[in-house]
Amino acid sequence: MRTPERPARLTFPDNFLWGSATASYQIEGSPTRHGGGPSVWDEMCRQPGKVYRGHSGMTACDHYKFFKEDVAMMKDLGHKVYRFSLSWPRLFPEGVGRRNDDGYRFYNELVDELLKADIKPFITMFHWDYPHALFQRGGWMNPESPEWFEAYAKDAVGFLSDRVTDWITMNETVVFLIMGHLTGEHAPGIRFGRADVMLMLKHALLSHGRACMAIREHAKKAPRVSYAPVAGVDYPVTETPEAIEAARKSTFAASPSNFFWSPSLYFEPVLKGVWPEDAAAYLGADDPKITQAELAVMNQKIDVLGLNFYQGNPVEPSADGVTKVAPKVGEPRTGFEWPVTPDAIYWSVRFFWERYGVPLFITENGTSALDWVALDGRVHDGGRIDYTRRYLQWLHRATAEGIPVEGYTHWSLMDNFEWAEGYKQRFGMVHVDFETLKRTPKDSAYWYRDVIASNGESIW
Ligand code: GBH
Repeated sequence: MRTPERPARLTFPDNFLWGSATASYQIEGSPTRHGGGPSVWDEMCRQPGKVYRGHSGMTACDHYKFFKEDVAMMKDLGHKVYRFSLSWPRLFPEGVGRRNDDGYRFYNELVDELLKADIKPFITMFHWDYPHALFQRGGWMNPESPEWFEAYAKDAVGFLSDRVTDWITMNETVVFLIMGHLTGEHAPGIRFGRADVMLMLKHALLSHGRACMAIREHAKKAPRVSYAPVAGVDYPVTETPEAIEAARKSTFAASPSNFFWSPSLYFEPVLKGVWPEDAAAYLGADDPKITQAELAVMNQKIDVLGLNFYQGNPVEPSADGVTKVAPKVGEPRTGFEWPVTPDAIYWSVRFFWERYGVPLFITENGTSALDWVALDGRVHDGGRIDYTRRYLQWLHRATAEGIPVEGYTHWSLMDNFEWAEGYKQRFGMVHVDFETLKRTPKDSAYWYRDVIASNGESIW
C-alpha cells in the first residue's frame, strides 16, 4: 500500500465535521416496543439460516435504552457530528397512516440530547428497516411506494426540522435493492428477476426525489439535503493520464461484469436526471423505461453528496478499456475479508466531485476486525487505527487539491448488528459486549479523539 507524503500544512477545513455513523436496526434494539411495527429485517431474522447463528436486532446495543449514555460517550470522544437513522416502522407501524407518537418521543429525546452535547444530528430517513406491512403490499414494487416514502419523509421533517437541518433520504440504494431483492442475502431475502428489481429501483429513486421535495417544502430550518450511495470506484494503480481516464470511464460505465453494482445506476438519475444509455442497452426488454418526467422528479438538488466508501477495484488501462489488477498474494484484508484500498478513497472523492460538482461528505468508512477485550481491560484494535489513518491520509489529499469535503462519519460508533453477519463482524470504535451490553472504547476511539482534537494533524 502506498501512502501520500505528509504535506507542509494540513488542509482539512476548520469546521470539518468529524464523527461517527450508525443505523436504527443495527443498534437500537426493541424495534417493536412502545408501538413500533416490524420491519423486513425482523422477519428476515426469524427465518432459519438467513442470519449468522440466528442473530437478530431484537436487543442489538439497546441504544433505545442507553442513548443518553451513548451520547455522553460520543461527547467524551470528541465527536462533532452523529449520523443515525430513523426507524420508519417505529414511527409508522404500518408504514403509512397511523403515527406512533412514542417513536417520535424517542427521536425527540435523542436529538435534544445530541444538541445539548453540541453534536450535530445528521439523519438518514431510511437505512433498510423497511416496514413489513408495506412489504406485504408489494414493497418497492408497488407504484404507490414513492408516495408512502414521501408521506413518511414529510412527517419526520415536520417533527424534527425545528432542530435538525441535515437529512439523508436513503442509505445505499444498491444494497437494499440488489442484496435484498436480487441475490436475497439481505431482507426481505427473496430473489426477484432483474426486470422486477429495476422497477423497484425506479420507485426507490422516485421516492428519493419526492422525499427531497418534501424536505425542502416542510423544513422549519433551512435544510441540507443529502443522499448516501455506495461510492466504490475503479481506480488507477499508476497515475498516468491514460490510466486515470480509463479508470474514470470504467467507473461510470454500466459494466456487464458487475452490472447491478454500477454506480451510474444510482448516481446519474439523481445527480444528472439521466438514465444511462448503456444500462438501457444492457437491460433490453427489462429496462425500467424511466420517463423524462420521472427523471425530473429523481433529479432534485443535493446540497451535500454522501459517499459510503469501503473499497475500490484497482485497474490498469488495456486495449478495450481496463483490466482488473489481480490481488497480490496475502494482500491486506479486513475482518470481512474486504481488500484494504486506502488510495481508492481519494479517487472516489475526485471522480464523484469532477463528475457532479456537489460538495461531499464521507458518510461511511471503516473496517470490521476480530476485536475482544484484552486482559488489561482495553481493546487493542491497531488494525482499525492503521486502516483509518491510511484512508484519512488519502482523503486529505483530496482536500489539499481543493475538493470540498465537509466531514467524515466513521462506520461505526460501536459494534452492532451487521445484517446477515449478525454480531460476527465488529465495526465499532467502541466495543460492545452483547451479553452485558457494556461499552468499552477501543484504542481507535482514543486515537480518533486526538485526530478530531488536532483537526487531522495527528494522522501523520
Ligand atoms: C454499509 O454497507 C452499510 O451502510 C452499513 O449498514 C453496514 O453496517 C456497513 O456498511 C458495513 O457493512 O463495491 O462491488 O466490490 C456496505 C456494504 C460494502 C456492500 C462493500 C458492497 C463491496 C461490493 N457494501 N461491498 S463492491
